[in-house]
Amino acid sequence: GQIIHLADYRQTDFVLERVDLTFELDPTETKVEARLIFHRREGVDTAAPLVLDGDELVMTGLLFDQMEIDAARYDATPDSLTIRDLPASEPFEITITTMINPEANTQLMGLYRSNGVYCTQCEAEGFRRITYFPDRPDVLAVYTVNIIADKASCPLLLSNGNFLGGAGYGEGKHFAAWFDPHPKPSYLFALVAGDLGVVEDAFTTMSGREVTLKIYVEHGKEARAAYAMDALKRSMKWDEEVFGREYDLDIFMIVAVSDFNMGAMENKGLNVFNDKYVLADPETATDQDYANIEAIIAHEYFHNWTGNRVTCRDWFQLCLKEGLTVYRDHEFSADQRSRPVKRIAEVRHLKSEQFPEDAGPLAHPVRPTKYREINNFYTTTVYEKGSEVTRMIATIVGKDGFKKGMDLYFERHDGDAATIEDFVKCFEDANGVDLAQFSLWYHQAGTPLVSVSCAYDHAKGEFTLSLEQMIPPTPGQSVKEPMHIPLRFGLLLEDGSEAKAAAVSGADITGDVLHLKERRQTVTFSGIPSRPVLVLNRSFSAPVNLHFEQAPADLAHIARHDSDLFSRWQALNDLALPSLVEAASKARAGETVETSAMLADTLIAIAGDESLEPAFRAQALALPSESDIARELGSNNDPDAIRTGREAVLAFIANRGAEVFATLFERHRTQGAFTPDAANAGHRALRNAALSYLAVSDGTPARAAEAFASADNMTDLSAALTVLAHRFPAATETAEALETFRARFADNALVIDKWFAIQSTIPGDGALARVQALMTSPHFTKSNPNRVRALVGTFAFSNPTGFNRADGAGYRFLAEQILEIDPKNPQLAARILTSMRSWRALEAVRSDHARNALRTIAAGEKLSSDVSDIVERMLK
Ligand code: BAL
Ligand code: ZN
Repeated sequence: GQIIHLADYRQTDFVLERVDLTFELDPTETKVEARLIFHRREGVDTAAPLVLDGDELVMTGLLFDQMEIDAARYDATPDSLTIRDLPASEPFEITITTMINPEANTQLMGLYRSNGVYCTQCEAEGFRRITYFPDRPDVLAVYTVNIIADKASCPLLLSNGNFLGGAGYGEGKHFAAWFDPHPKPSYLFALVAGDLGVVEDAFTTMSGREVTLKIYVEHGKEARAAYAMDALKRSMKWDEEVFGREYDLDIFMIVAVSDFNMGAMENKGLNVFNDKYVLADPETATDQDYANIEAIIAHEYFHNWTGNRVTCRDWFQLCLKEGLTVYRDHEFSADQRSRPVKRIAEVRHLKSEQFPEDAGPLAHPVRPTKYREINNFYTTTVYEKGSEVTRMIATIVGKDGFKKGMDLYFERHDGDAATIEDFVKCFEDANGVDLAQFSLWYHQAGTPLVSVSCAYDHAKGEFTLSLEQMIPPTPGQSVKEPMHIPLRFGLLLEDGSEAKAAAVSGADITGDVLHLKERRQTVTFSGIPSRPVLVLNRSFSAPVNLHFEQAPADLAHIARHDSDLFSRWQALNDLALPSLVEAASKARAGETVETSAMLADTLIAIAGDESLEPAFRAQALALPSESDIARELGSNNDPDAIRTGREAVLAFIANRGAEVFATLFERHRTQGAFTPDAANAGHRALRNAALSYLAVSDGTPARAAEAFASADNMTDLSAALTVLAHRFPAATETAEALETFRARFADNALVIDKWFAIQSTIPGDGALARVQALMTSPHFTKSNPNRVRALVGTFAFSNPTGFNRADGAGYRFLAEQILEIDPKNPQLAARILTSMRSWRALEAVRSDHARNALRTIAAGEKLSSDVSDIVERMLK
């Protein structure tokens, strides 16, 4: 594919007025008739032809105003349809007939079949696999959809909008018609047909309209959709209360399917979900699954306003809907759960997924300016960093200012295909601020590094803070401008109270936000009675790396006393990370690792502090991961040494805190019936964190085996199984537990995915053989994306020592898998390949092997544009 540039954007020559689609569904020969009404846009050259997008299409009919059209007037290829000699200004109708094969559609883009159910995925460019169309997000039209199908196998016929009616249709068939009054781009089109069970409910909107809610799942799984329905109703209410946004159709439907490339899709009125993010009950879903379902149901629902009512002008603006909608779902979850604990989880995710992307060969701006394959831009940079950028706008203009800006955005752009500039301008206009420098966050890739130093002058009562920002070079951007970085901060005194400066010079400060705008800034706070401890970037107000050699005693003070729970966790992390980095270096040099007692004692004290919420203490106990340590080291990484060093620190903490952990393990047992709420989940998280330390100090699998045997919910069961498998992979208790688990959940593929994931992350050289053996299991199939992600994806993304074997076998295995998956499902192959995005940071032997594996992929025949785009950028 060729490179598409933002600078080349221009409007279509023809305006699409209406779309009428008729589908005659058949597993292998589905007939699609598209009637499209266009007119030439004013001022466009009357000789300009109409050019429509296609992808692997076969056209069997073409009419112009219901008449046969002369073959000389058009050219049809599998990927485009060009029609000439069209009217200068009056509307005309084009009727296109295509034949498609849903059964053979293994890419899962366009119309395909999943477990006998017809479904669609059109974002970003799947609609052109259904019919020829101006398949771009700035073409908005009103759709009518007629579906004809076999009545017995497809009693259910669904599309976007409101149901118009249905009837019998010849022998054994029936039809249904749907009308969506809201103009929409083709990527939001959806069709579902099949035989599914349903859970039904209703929601009364703030203006008193009754909305029917339906969640469709496979027959027999209806009870497992109850939590998703509850999350949906809470999402609808929250969007009314917090953003003033009301739902706009008579019905809202969600369909769960088992073969899906993404998590879910926000099609207007008819969301299609990966069933993993719908189905839950205590026996089969973990607390994390419940939290994910809540977040994704909310995310897709929130898209109805941020994405659907206001959509994107072009795919460069993807973060306009995704960054904003992630921010909205984060805020929703924070309101439904514990705000600081939610923030810790978000920052952990951002640092472990987005920071490496931003630091490697795949780095790109939140709003890119060019792409070869848009599927490869559904990234953590567009989503998670995009959300952080939205959060910073809220920090800069304040809560009320953010609300005013959002209200103006909806008022100004409802029904539009908008840009990032439109979005930012709403906050500027609503608040009278200038966000020009701030907008660099959308344009400059790379995680800024803020270097910090400070000094206290007792005689003058002055605290001086020096800040310097540096944005590292990234592909295509070697020179960067200084950015506007909003840093929340506090000056913490000995007694845990906060110093209030009498005067400040050297920076704009609004409330507790310091606005760093220059490359270098020195800020002086006067009237500070005693030496304060600086707490910087509270609640992670800016997605930056801080270089700040803060004394361990100061970090321990923050960890124990700051008013912001997030900062307490951050301080603990900052205390632990240098120890872990040093441990890795010592391990690599073959030296003995020594752990600071202060780190261990601070951590153990927080873990045992019953005045703190359990979920927070569980987060505190989770040491920075092996990949966090690798990121901190930056280059020349040896994953084995990182693990050996980290294990030594962990063992020291486990032994020193054994009594506390044993108490926690007993005290935080789930009491009574399981409920998935955040408070109860917190108890389970803390207890299971304690169990993972106890397994180390015990040195035997007995306690974990007992926990496995007595678990009455999936959270505890899978946590115990993880401890057994990761700590005691060779124990008979582990083999027995793995088999018990497998047998018990053999007919539940989503639970078997946990069984795959737990085993594929067992550390060490044996992992590859284990993964290969599991691929021959009858539970595994390469045609289901969830299975492939659970086994192959988890191994490559989340098993640093197993995947990065020094002999390179892990990379060679991945190369084989990528080449095998790519012809069937390029998006899946490309996504899993991004697991190698940090290959250049490995030590020389491993990085040589990694480069060779990437070259093997690059040399593959008939690579998809998805995989070739990723592999070429990685090798550049
Ligand atoms: N639009 C793709 C799926 C999502 O982000 O909601
Ligand atoms: Zn989204």
